[in-house]
Amino acid sequence: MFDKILIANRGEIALRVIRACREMGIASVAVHSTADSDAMHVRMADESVCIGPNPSADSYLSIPAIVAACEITGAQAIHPGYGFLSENAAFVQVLEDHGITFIGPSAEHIRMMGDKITAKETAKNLGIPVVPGSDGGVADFATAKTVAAQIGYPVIIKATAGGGGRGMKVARDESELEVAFRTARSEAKAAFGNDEVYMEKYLQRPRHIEIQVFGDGKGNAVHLAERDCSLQRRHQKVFEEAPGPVITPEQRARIGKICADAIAKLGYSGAGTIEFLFEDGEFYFIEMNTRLQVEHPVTEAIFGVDLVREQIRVAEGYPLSFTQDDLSINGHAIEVRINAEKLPIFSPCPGKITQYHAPGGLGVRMDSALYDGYSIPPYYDSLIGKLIVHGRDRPEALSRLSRALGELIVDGVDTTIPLFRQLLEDPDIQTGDYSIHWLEKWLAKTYG
Ligand code: MV4
Repeated sequence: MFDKILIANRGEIALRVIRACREMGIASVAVHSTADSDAMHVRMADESVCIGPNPSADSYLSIPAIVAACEITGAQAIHPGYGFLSENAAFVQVLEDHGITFIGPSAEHIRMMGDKITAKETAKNLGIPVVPGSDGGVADFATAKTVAAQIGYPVIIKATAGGGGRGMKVARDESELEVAFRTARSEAKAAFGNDEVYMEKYLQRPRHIEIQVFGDGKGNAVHLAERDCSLQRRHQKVFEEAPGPVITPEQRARIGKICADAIAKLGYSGAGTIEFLFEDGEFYFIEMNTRLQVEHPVTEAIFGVDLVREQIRVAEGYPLSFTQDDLSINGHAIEVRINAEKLPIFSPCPGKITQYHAPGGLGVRMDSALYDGYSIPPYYDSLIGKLIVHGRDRPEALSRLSRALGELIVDGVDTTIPLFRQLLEDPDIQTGDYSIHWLEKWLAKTYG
């Protein structure tokens, strides 16, 4: 059992973890940069340590500073949240060497999924359906041409060290292949210091469907159905829902079992997300995330489970507190991400919050580290809150979202709140008829 956990993060996710710790009787340690001395996570934790100056590279990403904070406070474990060091295998290795427990999977599993070719090959070997493509890296343009001819155009070229949409290029036919291939390679080299790329059949109008999985590290695992995160702008999710509006119970049970069995076989520990593209009734694996995700609350809402509590318990060595048979879906949940950004181009908009009022009532959850008078610093992500609503079905969740947005007040900075008021009026959003390209098209049409 842990007595004290250090949270290597900030903002709403730090609060999320502190809350789970408090309910479990575990003391919490916040870490913060100079800019975050007055941040809510510092105020809410039992203790706090300043770990460095404003840039994340010198604070939230500083492994020595975070390990030192752990040793000074006597924290036995670290919860990384999402982003920052949450998928950094070297960090997990250092913690292992210092006898500090990382609340998450092993360094080996993080490394395996961080390399997108290894991840795909592992998925394929575990019986997970993958997008047809090159088996492994494509070393030169001649090979790229051969592979493209085999799988058929259009094709997409992705960086092995990429992920989350960075370093991808599409070629619609052979005339576009050479430029796409060479650009993908040089961009991958510049962005990741690794120019290895691989190729896939390009799916033209898929949905982004991700399966939440959970393993105990001892060969037991469950799935907690899917989230549909197709509504994205420049690979940033904007609106997420669970269950997916177009996934049938049969499709869910089938892909869910495939994922849970794979995670069990890997001996994976903790929370994970297996990402798929979904088109014409078929799932195609693209990546796996080895962390708790921003959008985890929609899954918590429909299953009535506390995923952070479960992460901590598993890290303590306990078995999962539920079996697959214990898990059933109740209703529908939607999350919208509130960013301090100015429309139409979503430019970051840090500044002082003059008034903050969170919505409430049945089926409404607001995860945010805002408070009246708080100054949003310009150094970090622009996510300032997540509004999550839960209803008995999708129409009820949508009307609850509309009602909750009406109660929400964030004054002093521009936010993405008006976007959601407008989105909710669109018939495609109301019926759930959207793909990964829907939002960018809608934004172009709506804001010009
Ligand atoms: C694709 C694809 C189409 N076909 N792969 C973008 C993020 C990264 N996780 C994978 N991505 C894509 N991979 C094949 N074979 C289209 C995308 C994609 C996308 C995926 C999910 C959500 C939004 C997206 C926006 C543009 C492209």
